[in-house]
Amino acid sequence: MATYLITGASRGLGFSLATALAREPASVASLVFLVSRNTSTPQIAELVGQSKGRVIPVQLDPNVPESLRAAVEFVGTRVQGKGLDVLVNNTGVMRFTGGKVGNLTSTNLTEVFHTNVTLTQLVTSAFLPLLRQGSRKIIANISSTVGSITLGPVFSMNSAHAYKISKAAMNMLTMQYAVDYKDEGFTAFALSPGWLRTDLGGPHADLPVEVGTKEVLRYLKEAGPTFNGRFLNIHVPGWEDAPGSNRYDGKDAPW
Ligand SMILES: NC(=O)c1ccc[n+]([C@@H]2O[C@H](COP(=O)([O-])OP(=O)(O)OC[C@H]3O[C@@H](n4cnc5c(N)ncnc54)[C@H](OP(=O)(O)O)[C@@H]3O)[C@@H](O)[C@H]2O)c1
Ligand SMILES: *[C@@H]1O[C@H](CO)[C@@H](O)[C@H](O)[C@H]1NC(C)=O
Ligand SMILES: *[C@@H]1O[C@H](CO)[C@@H](O)[C@H](O)[C@H]1NC(C)=O
Ligand SMILES: *[C@@H]1O[C@H](CO)[C@@H](O)[C@H](O)[C@H]1NC(C)=O
Ligand SMILES: *[C@@H]1O[C@H](CO)[C@@H](O)[C@H](O)[C@H]1NC(C)=O
Ligand SMILES: *[C@@H]1O[C@H](CO)[C@@H](O)[C@H](O)[C@H]1NC(C)=O
Ligand SMILES: CC(=O)N[C@H]1CO[C@H](CO)[C@@H](O)[C@@H]1O
Repeated sequence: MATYLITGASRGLGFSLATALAREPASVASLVFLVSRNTSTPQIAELVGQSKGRVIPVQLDPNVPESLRAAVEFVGTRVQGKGLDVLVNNTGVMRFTGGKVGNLTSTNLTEVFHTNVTLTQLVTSAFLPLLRQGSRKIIANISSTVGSITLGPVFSMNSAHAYKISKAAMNMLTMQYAVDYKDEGFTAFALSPGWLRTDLGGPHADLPVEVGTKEVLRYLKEAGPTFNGRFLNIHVPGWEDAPGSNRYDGKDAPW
């Protein structure tokens, strides 16, 4: 029995993950907090309606401090002193600068960093007290192998320069949480969900969103102290040695 909170969950992987968790028995996912800047969409209403009260929408714009404070308080009242078990930081944006990295302007970089790194830090730290009260203390950051420094040459054709930098920075933040909070029983890890057909991934991505979702869910269920400080890749049979840039071999991704 665990409580989950997923950010950026109005669409794409976040929504798909909330949907998959809602289909699990209550013994696996007792409450799913679906966090979005805009929770007033028909899709969210439908999922909430079908979930028998287990999916709870939480409106949160992390850019607004009052909104973050209110969201933490709201979630706190709903978990009734039992805390939060799993935080899935899924929010992310990707833009293609075009050309080489020299074309990346400081505005572009600062904007990406703000959304993908600074806001993640704000949200993660704001929910830390509730996670501390939870029994599993799992923090999963949805990252991307595109942010791997080792794989830099493999993804040279991808001009989402700021995205790559922001994911590498997020990985380091993840590592710092893993190290600093290990003694308190926390498990913090980064997870690459695969190249998925969402708004962000586009129509030509490798995998349907459901395939990535299934793998992310598997990792979230299995997660425990042995996951701490790791950067995990999904496993999709047949993709272990794929000829392109992406291999879904279920092994740890290189930092
Ligand atoms: N799709 C892929 O191929 C792929 C590959 C590797 C990693 N990932 C990672 O997986 C995660 C989910 O990606 P996705 O493909 O599901 O993307 P998506 O469909 O574009 O959804 C991203 C979510 O991020 C939130 N968001 C976007 N811009 C934001 C902003 N400026 N400020 C605050 N929130 C913002 C939105 O949340 P709300 O509108 O609900 O607030 C949205 O639901 C991301 O971290 C992404 O980097 C995706
Ligand atoms: C939220 O999304 C709904 C449905 O797309 C839209 O009608 C509404 O205007 C949005 N609200 C805000 C504040 O953006
Ligand atoms: C957030 O990171 C994505 C990749 O995660 C990047 O493309 C995007 O630019 C960043 N956010 C913003 C607002 O730039
Ligand atoms: C990238 O920069 C070069 C010059 O440094 C310029 O010629 C080119 O148009 C730029 N490309 C884009 C997509 O901005
Ligand atoms: C990058 O920033 C410039 C301004 O510095 C802006 O004109 C351009 O639209 C931005 N590009 C992206 C991909 O965000
Ligand atoms: C998740 O990533 C954010 C930055 O994007 C970072 O602030 C936070 O520490 C990370 N959390 C964990 C537990 O890795
Ligand atoms: C990389 C990543 O997932 N970062 C996001 C974590 O959550 C905050 C708040 O929802 C977002 O602003 C970050 O972009």
